[in-house]
Amino acid sequence: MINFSRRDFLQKGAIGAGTAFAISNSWASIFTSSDLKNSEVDIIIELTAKSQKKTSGNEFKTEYWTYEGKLVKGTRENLVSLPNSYLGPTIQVNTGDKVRVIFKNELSEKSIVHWHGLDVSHENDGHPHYAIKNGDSYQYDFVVENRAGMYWYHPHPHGRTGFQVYQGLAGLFIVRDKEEEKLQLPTGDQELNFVIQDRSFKASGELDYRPSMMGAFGDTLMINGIKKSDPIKVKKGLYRLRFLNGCNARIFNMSFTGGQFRQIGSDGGLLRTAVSIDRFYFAPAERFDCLVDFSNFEIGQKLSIDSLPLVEGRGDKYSLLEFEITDGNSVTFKKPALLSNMEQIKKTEAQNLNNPKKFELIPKRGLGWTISGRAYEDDSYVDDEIVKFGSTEIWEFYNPTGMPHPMHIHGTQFQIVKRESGQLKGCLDLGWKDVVLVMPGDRVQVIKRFNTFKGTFIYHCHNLEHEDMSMMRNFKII
Ligand SMILES: [Cu+2]
Repeated sequence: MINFSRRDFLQKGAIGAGTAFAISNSWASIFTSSDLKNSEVDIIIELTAKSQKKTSGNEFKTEYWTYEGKLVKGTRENLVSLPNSYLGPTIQVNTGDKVRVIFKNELSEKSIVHWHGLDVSHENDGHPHYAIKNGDSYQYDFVVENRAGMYWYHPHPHGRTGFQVYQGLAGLFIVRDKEEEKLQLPTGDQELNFVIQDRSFKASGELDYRPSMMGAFGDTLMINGIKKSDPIKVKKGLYRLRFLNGCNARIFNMSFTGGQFRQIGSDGGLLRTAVSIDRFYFAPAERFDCLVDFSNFEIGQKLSIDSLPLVEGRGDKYSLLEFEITDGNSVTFKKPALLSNMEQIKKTEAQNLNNPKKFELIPKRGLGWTISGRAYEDDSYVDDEIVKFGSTEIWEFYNPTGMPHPMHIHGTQFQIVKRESGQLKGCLDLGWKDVVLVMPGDRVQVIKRFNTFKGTFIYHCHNLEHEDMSMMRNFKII
């Protein structure tokens, strides 16, 4: 066991000093990862986590925990708030932008923000170690290195992530780049983002969070932080639809009744070419980017994206999103043949090609979940969790349990090299990924480069209740 200490970090960052940006004195402590000079920063956002009453499409006001954003420097597109939604504002940036986020915690408990899918240093990654208490601030400074894609942000304090996300804390982080811009994909009102979540409410209107070994599930569908209601009106034409499964634990079995998905991207941006896909398992934290052509439908016609039972014959299908074709002129967009020059990592690049690191997704004696029998401990990692900076490794996840485990590795995006499926087939394995769904009986190998930042990061199950029950571990890049 090796320890890393919070002191190193605090000393490096100092408190307040060195951050020339003025922050109100009422904040007890300001922790900063400041690497950027003030004048270099392109975008400055203040992001405050606080309790707030919202209707979110319900007949009653519910107390949510929300991220409230304030743009201090940047353009209007950099920070777009969603009216009535409990979700945090959508942050939109370009690859190469230098971003500063000043996170303020006004919650009654500790929290920290993780930029899901972004390749940032460990101080900027929202490691649970850095959770700050009520009244404190944490300053993030990072350069956006990722490709264009749909990323997101959410809390990451150990043991409380599931609860805090369920209370409403999450938001989208959209990255754009030159490569994507050249494609002229559908944009404007023909580009739609959907965050799909489930929630339960008490009769009083308050959120009803019920964690269990299975995770926390809700009986009400929330689309972009608002209770699902009327069909979404679309015109005849080509649309780009992007989805985030923002649920704590629920996996969807996505199917487009009457329509067709043409997948163009995954967690880490565009694929090389588009792929037609009829149905797929969609796990918490995964993203799916597709083109849908509504051109050949009749005005008034309705289509539905459904979730089929995870196992055929067990349970009912239910509708996630309905679309209704309406009158009106759409803008004409093309379907590009080549989407990107996405690189495929060669297996032979891995230093441990013949000896992948093996992780078993297994329950803890008593209650809870582990990775290879090891539960999360704040400062600890074992030899297998040490990685040499600059290396490429294959990690293998094996799931001998009856429960699916969507595994998320922080840091760089990875690729799936091999999947031996159990009974359930149809996971999203294409492109750059930061979450891999490991279904019961599955053995999945992923390949990942550890060539951007040294330091301590985490990997964990993104069933948030599993994560909170310690199905999370550190890994250290040295
Ligand atoms: Cu799990």
